[in-house]
Amino acid sequence: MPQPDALLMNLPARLRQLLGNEAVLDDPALLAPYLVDHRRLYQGASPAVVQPADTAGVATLLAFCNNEGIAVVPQGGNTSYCGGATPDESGRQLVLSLRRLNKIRSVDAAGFSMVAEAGCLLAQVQQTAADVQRLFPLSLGSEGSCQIGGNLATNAGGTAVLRYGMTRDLVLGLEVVLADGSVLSTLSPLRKDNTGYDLKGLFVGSEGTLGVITAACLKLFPAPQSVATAWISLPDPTAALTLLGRLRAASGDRTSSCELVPQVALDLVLQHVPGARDPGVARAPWYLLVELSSPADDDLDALLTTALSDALEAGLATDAVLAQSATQRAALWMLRESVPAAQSRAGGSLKHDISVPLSALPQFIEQGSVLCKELAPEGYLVAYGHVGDGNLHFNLNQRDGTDEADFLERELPLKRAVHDLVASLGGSFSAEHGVGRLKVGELERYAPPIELELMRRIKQAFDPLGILNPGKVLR
Ligand code: FAD
Ligand code: 2HG
Ligand code: ZN
Repeated sequence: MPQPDALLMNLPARLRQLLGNEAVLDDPALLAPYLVDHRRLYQGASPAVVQPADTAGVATLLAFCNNEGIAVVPQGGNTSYCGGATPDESGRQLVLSLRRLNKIRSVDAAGFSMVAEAGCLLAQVQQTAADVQRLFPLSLGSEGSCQIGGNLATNAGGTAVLRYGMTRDLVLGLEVVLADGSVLSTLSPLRKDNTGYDLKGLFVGSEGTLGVITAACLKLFPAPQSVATAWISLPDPTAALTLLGRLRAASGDRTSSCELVPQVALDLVLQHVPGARDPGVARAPWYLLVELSSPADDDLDALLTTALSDALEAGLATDAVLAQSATQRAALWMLRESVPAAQSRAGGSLKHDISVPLSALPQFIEQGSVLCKELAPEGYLVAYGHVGDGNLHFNLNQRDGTDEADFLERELPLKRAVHDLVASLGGSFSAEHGVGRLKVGELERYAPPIELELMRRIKQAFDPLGILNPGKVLR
């Protein structure tokens, strides 16, 4: 085997020979955006970004890298939050961009399925489904830039999990290139297949550490014909959960989204996001954005109006507005989806992507708020998110006039206290953003030893030489 440095020097040229000119970027200016993560927590280095045109190209690359002992970091839209798609600082890891595998291979409207390549943008998958009167329900603020392969690799959540589940629940089959370049293809649209272990399930949420997803057979649903959306003022999170329970029962489980937004988050959006307009309801400590949808021509506005007037009478809500048009609906959603952007424009932030059982959520918010005040006095809490799934983005922003370095120094003690509280309530320190590089230590701390041991054995079985995204998920 050649010396690693000689190998690295000649690497771009050898990769060009293998995969063609267009598949290899090594100009530093072109590499730059692939070497830093979305949150700018990590700045990596790499000899090249490789962007094969098809599955065969990915297989050729991995077989080569496995032989030569070269690490590969798969990257989709590079929107993830835990540094999973960024190479380390050594300059020895290749980035494998799935960007050019961007074809929809087939759509079967009658069979409610679609085969999409990993590099298709999520928005492209959604639009392709809509074009044949079907719904692909995964919905995230980053849908215009994240890829379906990245969604699968992180098992992304988003705003429709309440009704349709996580990405894991939306996949029928996968095509995956394994570390040695062999291709596992289970792209069949079968909904029932109990023949042995669920291998494809292992790759969902594995963050590029077990194989490279090159295509997926996805589940489609009937397209909604009626939709009703409301922005609701609330006294507290307990009222939000009671109201959600009533809505789910009253709507026959046609409640598809239930997002909690505190006043402080709405203020940040109105201040920092051009085009954001106040929803026009009475000010309140908390708001709920709820959406009902149905594939039939139902009068969901009437249903929601009745449920909301009952809630007003019961003191569960203090005001509400219903979207009267698609434009108003989009404006309400824009307020919710813009919270991450508003938070980052407002200065330094600390983030916790936690989930607890629904019944423990009010207790978590109460005790967690006290911890934030005690352990990060330079910050203020901006806790929002997918409350219907028990998942909150329990984030903090830096107060005006405080020192950013002082604030960011609070990260470790605060994280420990928040995650310990989450664990004591039977929750998770990463509800939907994964582990990546950022939360490897948290996984080691909170996962039961038997789970960690099984994960290590699985990693060893799928990637014995450790070339796939080393240092992510597992150390
Ligand atoms: P990347 O960031 O490129 O990669 C993520 C991980 O997957 C890395 O470990 C990478 O190595 C691996 N990977 C990527 N592609 C492949 C592949 N083809 N095969 C194997 N491994 C691969 N996330 C949520 O869950 N819910 C949300 O509501 C949500 N909202 C967001 C809103 C905004 C504004 C932003 C910026 C992000 C949000 N995210 C959310 C996080 C992010 O968008 C999702 O995690 C998304 O699924 C990542 O997809 P990506 O293509 O950008 O993946
Ligand atoms: C969301 O739900 C995303 O908006 C991002 O998951 C959360 O920025 C965050 O913490
Ligand atoms: Zn989220």
